[in-house]
Amino acid sequence: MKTILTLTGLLTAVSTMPALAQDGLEIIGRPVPGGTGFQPAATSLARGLHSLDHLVLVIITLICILVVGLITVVILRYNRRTNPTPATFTHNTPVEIVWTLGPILILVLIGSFSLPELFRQQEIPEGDITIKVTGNQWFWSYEYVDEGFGFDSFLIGSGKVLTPEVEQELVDAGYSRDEFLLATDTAVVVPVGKIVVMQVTGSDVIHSWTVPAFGVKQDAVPGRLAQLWFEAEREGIYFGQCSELCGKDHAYMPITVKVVSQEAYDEWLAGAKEEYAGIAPDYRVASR
Ligand SMILES: [Cu+2]
Repeated sequence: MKTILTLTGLLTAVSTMPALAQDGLEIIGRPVPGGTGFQPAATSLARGLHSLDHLVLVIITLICILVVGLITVVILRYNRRTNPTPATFTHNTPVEIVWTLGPILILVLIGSFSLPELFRQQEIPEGDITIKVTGNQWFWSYEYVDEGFGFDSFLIGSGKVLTPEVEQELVDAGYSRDEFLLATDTAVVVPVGKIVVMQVTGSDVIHSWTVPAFGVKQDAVPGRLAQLWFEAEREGIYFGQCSELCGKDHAYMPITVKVVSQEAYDEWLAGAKEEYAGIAPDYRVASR
């Protein structure tokens, strides 16, 4: 009797397992409690952003030290007690040249690093995979435009409260209670090392599709089709959240991206085509 019960339990567990290729994937891109830095970079775009941030941090720190130093000198040397008869001149050409040229050179230096980074993000390469993502109040819809299927992606735990049932749902989907408000019922699945082009739009109000570990963020504007691209370098699970205030449930439309091996992707694709076939056929005319 006990064996039958165990077997039944096992069968139930197997049958409720999500049909996605996420088994054994490490959760890499996620916010951590008390975290103040960036999430680990999973694309060259994210690495570029981190370098740029570090460079600007060094520059602004030096500027702050210089300004605080100058103020301190002025306070100590030119107060009423130590300098009872202040100078009355109003112009000093060399100083004016320095404080005009200095900031210009600093901005040119920052620009010479930031503009190439911006162009790298905005010049969309030929994609291996194209996915259209539509922001809705309050969930994301994905369409694999070359494959002829699409699906919606909802927060796990639509009641927005972490009840034991929701925790069980998370565990069943391969997550834990820590991923509450980040994990979604379906995920964007992409192969590692391939260029993914996301076409981003909105169906009602402006949303924003963001995955911090990829260094990507794009407003999803109704009536407009914007693009972003990324090439994930490491297999794993990456989370993002809508980043444009879009209504009362803005905080409850997270993004889950699973980066898997090419074999796992092919396997998932075959299953997904079958599972989601016919759900979103409108765009099939555009498929190659
Ligand atoms: Cu939003």
